[in-house]
Amino acid sequence: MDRRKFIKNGGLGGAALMGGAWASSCKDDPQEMENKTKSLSAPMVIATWDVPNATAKAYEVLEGEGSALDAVEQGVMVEEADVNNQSVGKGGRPDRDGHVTLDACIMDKDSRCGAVVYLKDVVHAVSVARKVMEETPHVLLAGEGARKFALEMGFPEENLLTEKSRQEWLEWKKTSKYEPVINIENHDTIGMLAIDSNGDIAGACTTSGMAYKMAGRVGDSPIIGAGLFVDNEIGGATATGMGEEVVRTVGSFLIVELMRQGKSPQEACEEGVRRIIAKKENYRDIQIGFIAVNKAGETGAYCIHPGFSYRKFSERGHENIPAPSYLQS
Ligand code: SD4
Repeated sequence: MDRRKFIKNGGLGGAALMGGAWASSCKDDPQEMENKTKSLSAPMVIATWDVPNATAKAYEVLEGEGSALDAVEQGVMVEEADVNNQSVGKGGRPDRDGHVTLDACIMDKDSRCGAVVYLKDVVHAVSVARKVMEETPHVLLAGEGARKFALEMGFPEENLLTEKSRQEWLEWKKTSKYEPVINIENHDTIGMLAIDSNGDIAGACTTSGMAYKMAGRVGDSPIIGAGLFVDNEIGGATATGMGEEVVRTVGSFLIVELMRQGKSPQEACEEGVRRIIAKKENYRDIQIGFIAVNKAGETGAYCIHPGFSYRKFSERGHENIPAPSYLQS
């Protein structure tokens, strides 16, 4: 069978060869790998939702020859500091008891990772996650321990509950209805993936979680493999939406593994969403969005309901790209 037919019959596109077979074909030869990665479309960055300020910041870091790790950290910090983004960092919507609690993680080119869950009183959860990765022998710190560690590391202590989020919470308490509002409640949890000019990949994900969640609830965003996964030989993926479903399918890890097996980022994201749908009878009641990038700099995104998009900044420009969806309306 000639190569073209093989690719067609096997359902493999060029991306598949680049992202999967390509990576494994040259992984035994580091020099070959390095030459190839340098010629790819790096640097570039993508992030869940339409977050131009965050991707612009990350791209600025990448253009200055900064690492993908620095880019994703500084990129998502923009959203953490933005009080108008009520899904992340300061100004995030609180849990049902009125406490803002943050979840975040970060993962680098060497598969090092760090995370915090149920973090109170510190705006930049992603930076605390990075400190966990760099300054401790651990991957994940939770709650009071995470907070104590952050303060010891010199992070300022701040009240994260803004008056706007407090007023909305008081309003919510009148009915205490606990249901996700598709593309509204979830909007703007930020997952970001970047490739730097060395061709190295890193990712970060940060959120205040589902609005009015039970105290102590943690979603997918800080869970390595669920809300975020990076394998520098293959690519990265990150998620937004109803975290419980992403955890159940280990969504981001699944997508990277599918790319390793030869799927394009787009095909892999579609399969990730389909897995969730297959296990969830009332999938129409929830939104899930995945984005992914492979080592060749190709990207993909998919979601259940229309309305999810992702931001991409590369040498080709800065665009907001609507993700195709499983349901059409
Ligand atoms: C969570 N996945 O805590 C997060 C929520 C989210 O956009 O993505 N919001 O389940």
